[in-house]
Amino acid sequence: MNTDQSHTLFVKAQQLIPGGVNSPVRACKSVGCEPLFVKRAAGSKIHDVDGNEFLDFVCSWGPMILGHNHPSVVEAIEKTLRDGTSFGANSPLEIELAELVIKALPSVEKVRFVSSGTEATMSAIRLARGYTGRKLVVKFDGCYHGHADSFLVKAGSGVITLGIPGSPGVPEDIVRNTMSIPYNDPEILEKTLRDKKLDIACVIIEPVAGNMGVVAPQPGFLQKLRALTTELGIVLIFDEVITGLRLSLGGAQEYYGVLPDLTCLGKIIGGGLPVGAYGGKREIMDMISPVGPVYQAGTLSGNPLAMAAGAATMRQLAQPGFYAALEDKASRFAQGLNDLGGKYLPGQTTLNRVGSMMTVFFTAGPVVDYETAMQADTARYGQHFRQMLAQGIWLAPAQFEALFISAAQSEAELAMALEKTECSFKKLAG
Ligand code: KE4
Repeated sequence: MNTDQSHTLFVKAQQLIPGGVNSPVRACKSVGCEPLFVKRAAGSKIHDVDGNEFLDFVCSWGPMILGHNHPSVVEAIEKTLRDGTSFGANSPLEIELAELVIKALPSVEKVRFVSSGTEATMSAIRLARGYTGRKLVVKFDGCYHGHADSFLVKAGSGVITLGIPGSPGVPEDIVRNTMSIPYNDPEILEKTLRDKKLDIACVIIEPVAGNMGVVAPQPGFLQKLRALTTELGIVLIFDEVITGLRLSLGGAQEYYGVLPDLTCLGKIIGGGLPVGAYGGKREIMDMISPVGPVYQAGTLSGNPLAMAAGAATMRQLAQPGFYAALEDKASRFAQGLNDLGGKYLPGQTTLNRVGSMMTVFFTAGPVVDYETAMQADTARYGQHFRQMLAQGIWLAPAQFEALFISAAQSEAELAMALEKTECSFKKLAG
């Protein structure tokens, strides 16, 4: 596979942009190769600058659930574009997307749009702190909520990680108010919340984790979290930046029937354009400026192009049978991966799937939290990634991410991807 132009561009990009990338994971450091530069994408395919074509399972880290350049999304953006790109003022499009979001997410009564998932989650915890008057934020090892200081605590360094900065530049007195506890451990959860209840503003969780690889909540875990936070007056925040509109139109909260107090959204809600959102109970949301005292703002919040792309996307997702069809494709593809793992790498892979998001971990498993996810053989994942890329399959360039099924991948393409997975697993088996 010729990647000369990508290489030339990467050399130049590294002189202009740190690491040559605008987001670290794209640098492909953990999979031992240089990143490719994309020229265009359409449907299920990505085309790089050297003319190579790839079947896309990254879907821009989740947003492209319809596939790239869905005609209805393109049409909505083109139509809106003619009337301007940014007003810094209200537009009817904000109401249009807000109505669709509130109709879709069972717990959301009011919503505020921002421009990224990080903005959504950082605003949601500020709101929870303002609403409760408390300081502590509880998160879970292996869950990622964007790069705001409060979330960058060292994960998994102990049973309960007391605010140890996870990155230089994050002051200790910021993360001192963040506790990180193991995912899927109801005993530690209950002990932590009861011990610290008077100081805890909120608990924030990925209801299905996607950032340690896909890790599902154990049966009853979300229900226990909801019951405890309700009893103790703690704000429960679902970070549905990945799961929102992914697992169902109502996200994980509809999928599992557990309603949080606040929900954070991103990715799919923008249809490929920069949109984040946070929403929830009217009583809490009305604490946000200009109604309430908790400040949050954004120049491009509610951007008309992004609103139009998000609304067009949600209309497609609301079509009868959309999620059933996605589930059918995803379950059969996952079964195929499982069968190949069992045949060529017995006892060396474990597959976690919820809906159309899944991860093949190169470890025996089960993978139920950060600690067990970290057992995965990342070097082996890197070899698999490179072998699949060479065969025209675009996987996440990191073991601890998700593989996404989209509406655009055809049965024939998924069958071909399984054949190429078989080739790769055979090589890994040696
Ligand atoms: P953004 O600020 O990247 O839009 O969203 C942050 C975020 C918040 N919450 C969850 C559950 C997320 O997964 C993310 C971002 N996800 C990563 C990949 N899993 C984005 C990819 C990247 O960082 O380049």
